[in-house]
Amino acid sequence: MSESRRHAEVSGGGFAGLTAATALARMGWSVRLHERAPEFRTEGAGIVLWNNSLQVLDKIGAMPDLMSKSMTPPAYETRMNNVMQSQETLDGIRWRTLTRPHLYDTLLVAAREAGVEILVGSEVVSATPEGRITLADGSTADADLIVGADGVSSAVRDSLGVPLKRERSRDGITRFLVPRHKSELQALEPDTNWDNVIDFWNLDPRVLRVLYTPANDDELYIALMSPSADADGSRVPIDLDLWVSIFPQLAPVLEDAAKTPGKYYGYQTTRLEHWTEGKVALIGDAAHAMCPALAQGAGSAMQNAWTLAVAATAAGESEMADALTEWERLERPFTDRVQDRSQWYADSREMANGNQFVGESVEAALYNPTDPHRHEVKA
Ligand code: FAD
Ligand code: 3HM
Repeated sequence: MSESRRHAEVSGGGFAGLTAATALARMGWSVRLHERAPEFRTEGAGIVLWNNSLQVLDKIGAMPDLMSKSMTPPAYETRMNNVMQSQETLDGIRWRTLTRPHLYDTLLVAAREAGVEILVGSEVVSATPEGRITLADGSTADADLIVGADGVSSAVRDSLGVPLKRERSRDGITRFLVPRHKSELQALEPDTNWDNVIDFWNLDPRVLRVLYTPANDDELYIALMSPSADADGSRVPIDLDLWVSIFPQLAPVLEDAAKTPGKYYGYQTTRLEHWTEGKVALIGDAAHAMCPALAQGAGSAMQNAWTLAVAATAAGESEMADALTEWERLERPFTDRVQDRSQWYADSREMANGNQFVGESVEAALYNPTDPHRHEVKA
């Protein structure tokens, strides 16, 4: 390690922390990443990524690996009470569906290749604006930059006392990864293209929804949504009879979902008074947990991980605090909009009407955070 290399300490080995650590390391920093869990949480269900995060994955060298086990479904279909509302081919939008384990694996390989020092079972308990972190074992470390990427209950954020507002939405979701069961589904509904994403909504007489998302040739991500006030709809393990009674064509995959415990996740949105304090920057769910409606929580996390790494690298050593304040001023309005829209879609359940991939709702899906000219005002 050369004397002149700047050093970053990253709290949290989720999608935000791994992306920031890898980007910084590739930009010449020495980086140490702390993951509290004894090993990386490579379980989890599926995820949808759009251009804003795919551009970042390109830049950190992770795309070939990601492409090897992910797909772009032929269309995004929306049904209400099993009546098709729309079948959008998303022309001109770059998107991939994949499993969360595959995204973790991809990012871990990229982080290791970039030379990030990764510590598991390492819990960060606090950070100071001057750039010192303290770990649960009592040890401390100093850095030119501290990245708080430790999720919605961020210890870095809370140790700094950053004021926060938390809003809970009425709906929530239980997520599963199950085998595709292609031939059984095709037999049940021969006219359906089961490679599509299919957003099955039921609003009347009861709000229940299944978001069906193929993640690759073999694995299917299904997300079962219900209001948290609906005890049977939000029960885990799922109430198989209830779900099959409403979505009979999904019986083979619902039966598999019923075999796993599952965890119901109520949608929540957190907004911070500020994302930075001195040499500390917060990214991902630590800064802006959002409703999943636009499938942009991880996308925004990776977008901001990249833009933070660029801004911190461009800053002079004595200017880090000002550079981070300026980073937030430039980058935050975009994420605030995505967060607001995602919350509006979740609260209004407007996606049930289909035809959703237009106008403002695809701003993030089309965005390129790696374009250095992105903030220039267009004539
Ligand atoms: P986390 O994933 O929470 O990672 C934080 C990490 O920090 C964890 O590994 C944790 O163990 C570690 N940690 C915590 N505390 C400490 C500590 N004190 N010290 C050290 N380590 C610590 N986003 C999308 O882009 N597309 C989607 O399709 C999508 N679907 C979603 C569906 C649902 C139902 C939900 C709820 C979310 C969805 N999201 C989606 C959002 C996405 O999952 C999150 O926004 C994203 O995972 C946040 O990543 P993160 O790294 O900020 O936080
Ligand atoms: C991918 C995705 N899209 C939308 C939601 C939602 O509306 O809850 C969840 C998802 O995982």
